[in-house]
Amino acid sequence: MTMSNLNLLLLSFFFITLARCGGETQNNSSVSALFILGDSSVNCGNNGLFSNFLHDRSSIYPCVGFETRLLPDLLGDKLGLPMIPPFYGQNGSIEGLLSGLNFGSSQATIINTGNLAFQALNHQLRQLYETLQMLQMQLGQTKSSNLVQSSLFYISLGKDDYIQLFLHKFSSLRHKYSGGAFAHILVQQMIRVVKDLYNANARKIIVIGIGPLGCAPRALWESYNSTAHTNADDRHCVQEINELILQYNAMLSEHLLELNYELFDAQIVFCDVYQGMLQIINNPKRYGFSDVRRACCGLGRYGGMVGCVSKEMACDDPSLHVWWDFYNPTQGVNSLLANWTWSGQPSHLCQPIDIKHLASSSAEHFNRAARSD
Ligand SMILES: *[C@@H]1O[C@H](CO)[C@@H](O)[C@H](O)[C@H]1NC(C)=O
Ligand SMILES: *[C@@H]1O[C@H](CO)[C@@H](O)[C@H](O)[C@H]1NC(C)=O
Ligand SMILES: *[C@@H]1O[C@H](CO)[C@@H](O)[C@H](O)[C@H]1NC(C)=O
Ligand SMILES: *[C@@H]1O[C@H](CO)[C@@H](O)[C@H](O)[C@H]1NC(C)=O
Ligand SMILES: CC(=O)N[C@H]1CO[C@H](CO)[C@@H](O)[C@@H]1O
Repeated sequence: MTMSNLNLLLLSFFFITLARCGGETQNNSSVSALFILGDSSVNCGNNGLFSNFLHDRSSIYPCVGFETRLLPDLLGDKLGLPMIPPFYGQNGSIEGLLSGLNFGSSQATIINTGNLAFQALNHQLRQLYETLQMLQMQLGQTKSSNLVQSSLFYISLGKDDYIQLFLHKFSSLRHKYSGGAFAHILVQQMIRVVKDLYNANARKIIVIGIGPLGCAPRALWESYNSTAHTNADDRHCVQEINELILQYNAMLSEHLLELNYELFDAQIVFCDVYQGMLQIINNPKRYGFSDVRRACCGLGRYGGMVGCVSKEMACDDPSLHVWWDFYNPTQGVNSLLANWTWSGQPSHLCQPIDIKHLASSSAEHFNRAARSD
């Protein structure tokens, strides 16, 4: 090796070291792929053989005409992964699977409803199993097992269970179960799914809680619409709904953190987007928002009467709004949530560690972090 070559080598070593030790944006991500399960928080309606046909049209959030980046997409960027394709959009090649797939459907529930407009989590799980089987056949046992163990599995749903099954005017469940009993059913199901993923060799699992549904434009509209229109107008959020969600999130996070002890080499993270969104709703100016109640895209009071069914209905500047439509936040909110769940700065939304650390952490390291929490 000549002297100049050696210099070059040392120089590049120096810069690599510098980059490794460097600022905020550096990361040690060793994540191979991102597999996503969920509802409209992960998919805007482009995944499903019949999705356009069966969709209840409360919103077509917002695949049509918008460059949509939802929370898992933004986290995928931070992990350095390419765009994660939707399950039904893949072309069947093995290359298309290697960085992950999005099994989410814009309307999805944790429990089986029997309603065809809502995809059950179990259904998405079966599609994920098929995909993992395909990886195993194509790559062989060892390679596929390494891939799966170094992948992130991301689960984000539950709001449709509350909206469609529990809070719905004509729901029979509401009379049958207390809020706590209903939350318990959902949490049991979620825990079973996380265990199933673990048994399928998944080790790094992110579970996202439900956001503050009681502050969403549709909930405000329904509350306004069902009262005498007097002082309901001043409400920022419907507290009864938020309390149900808080109860569910607390129960879920507690059970997930316990699972980390039970499944000793699993790394399960719970991210509380409820707290993140409430921080924004309570301090909108700090984050550049001016409207915390009205949907950017929707008609009627709070934009909560008629959903977003065409892009012409959208407001001129979505970046001023916290809510995009009935129940979904705008991209501005998702960007903040992505930053916070990623790095824990300025808010720790994820427990026991942030996603950035999950991406690079080993099970031993994770356990130390979890136990010192
Ligand atoms: C990257 O990993 C190394 C060794 O595992 C560690 O010392 C370093 O602090 C990590 N850097 C970041 C930014 O996490
Ligand atoms: C399928 O998609 C993968 C990655 O998305 C791409 O590399 C490949 O060329 C595509 N194959 C076909 C036959 O279109
Ligand atoms: C609520 O909205 C429905 C449908 O728009 C309307 O028929 C009903 O009168 C409203 N109820 C109240 C109390 O305003
Ligand atoms: C998120 O973090 C990145 C990198 O630190 C920063 O450039 C960006 O402005 C942040 N986004 C928001 C919405 O604060
Ligand atoms: C936030 C951030 O800097 N993410 C980077 C993590 O590392 C991958 C791979 O080196 C990059 O592509 C990401 O941009």
